[in-house]
Amino acid sequence: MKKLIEQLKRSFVFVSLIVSVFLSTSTLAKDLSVEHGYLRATIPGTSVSSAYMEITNKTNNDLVLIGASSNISNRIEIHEHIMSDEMMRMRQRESLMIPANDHVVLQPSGYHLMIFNLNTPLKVDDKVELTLHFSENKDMIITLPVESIKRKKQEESANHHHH
Ligand SMILES: [Cu+2]
Repeated sequence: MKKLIEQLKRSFVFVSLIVSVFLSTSTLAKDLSVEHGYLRATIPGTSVSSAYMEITNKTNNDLVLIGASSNISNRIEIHEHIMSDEMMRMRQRESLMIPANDHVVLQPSGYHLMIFNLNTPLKVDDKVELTLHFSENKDMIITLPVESIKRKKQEESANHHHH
């Protein structure tokens, strides 16, 4: 009898865990959208990349990005670029707030997710799954394509000529 109760307890904990994970991810998909996301192809001889995207918060509450994880790397950090001593530098951030009913753009020379210790180099047109971690144990899983830096830079300079 004692054993049975123990088993029941365990399975109940297991079921409620599944339910809570399911609820938090489905809630976030409704609350948040991620657009224009991509990762940079790895430069030969290095094992780093970075991820860029536009995160939109469709809720009336601020949401706080606190990190990201993926099976391509054991170390992903939130970074920003800052000017110091007239030099562009990267700095790690603990978190990144996505204000209510607003969006934040992660882009070259701005906020980005820095990916260290890549298991394998990222090639153009690879697809990478990332899990974005938000405060209050909320996760959002996204899949982003890998793009070449060159192509992106050309697009950007081409865009600038139109302004
Ligand atoms: Cu960085």
